[in-house]
Amino acid sequence: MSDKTFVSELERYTKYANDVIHRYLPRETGTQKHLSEAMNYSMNAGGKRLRPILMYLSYRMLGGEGKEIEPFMASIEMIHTHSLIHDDLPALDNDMYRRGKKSTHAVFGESAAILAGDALLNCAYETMARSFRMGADPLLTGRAIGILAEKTGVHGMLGGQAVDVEMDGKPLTTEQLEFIYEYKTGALMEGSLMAGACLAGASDEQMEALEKIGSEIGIAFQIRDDILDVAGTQEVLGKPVGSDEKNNKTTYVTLHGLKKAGEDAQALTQRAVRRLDELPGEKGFLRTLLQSLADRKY
Ligand code: GRG
Repeated sequence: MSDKTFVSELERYTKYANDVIHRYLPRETGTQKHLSEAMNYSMNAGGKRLRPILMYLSYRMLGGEGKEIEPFMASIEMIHTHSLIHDDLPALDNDMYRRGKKSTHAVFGESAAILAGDALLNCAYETMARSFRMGADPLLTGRAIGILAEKTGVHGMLGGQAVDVEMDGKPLTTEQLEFIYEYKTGALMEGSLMAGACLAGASDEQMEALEKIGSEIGIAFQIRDDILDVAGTQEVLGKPVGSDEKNNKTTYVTLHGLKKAGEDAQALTQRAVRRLDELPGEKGFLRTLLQSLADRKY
């Protein structure tokens, strides 16, 4: 796929994901409208929409054709955005910028940002449950909700984040760091690919392959995040650089250096792409998208 085709296809998928997400955001009305405003602020601040796009591509690759994927696409972005709002809080990374704008707590205050994150997480499940009313297979819908719940919680993103916080400022082994990366970042990529596949009626073997692809891509994505925290710029990233050093974090770059970090991110990505090639269905754009993540600039 040429660079030009890739860029225009990515724009098309990003616009579609944005349209879907906006349809499911809470209305800014009622006595509690300040909460909806704080929830929508970060949801509307931008973001690559990577997870809903991955979910949609996996759904289509495995034969999904319906609309029941759409509430799930909005939901995964709500879950992801909740994690970013909470990750920026003073008790965690204490970052003042996200997605090129002031972070939620910097604009709305700390307590409103905590509530906005909680409300987005809850809104995600409220939104997923709407697909039961869209004529989708209830067993597949229930299973997809279960996958996202697991990949978000103690056995997924939050479990990884908990170990990250617990080990803050302490030396880490490569195994500990990879556990944190797989869980705190990889789990949502795994969940996105698996939930899309599940709604399309994928087999257990296909779901297992997508779980591994999500894990490899997720670890590579977090390694690239570490690289960009050292070698990127705030203008391009939309968030501060040097955050890991400020927080005394052990990262893939502090453990292995920039060169090996880049090589390992590439190797993990190639492994994921080979695994993807074993799956049936149209995957040209998905393959190029996965490859592009290993040297993304933001
Ligand atoms: C509940 C107190 C409390 C904290 C939760 C769960 C959590 C905080 C944090 C999750 C861990 C986390 C934020 C990992 C970072 C993953 C990552 C690299 C995010 C950036 O994703 P992009 O680049 O962002 O896709 P955009 O803005 O493009 O969507």
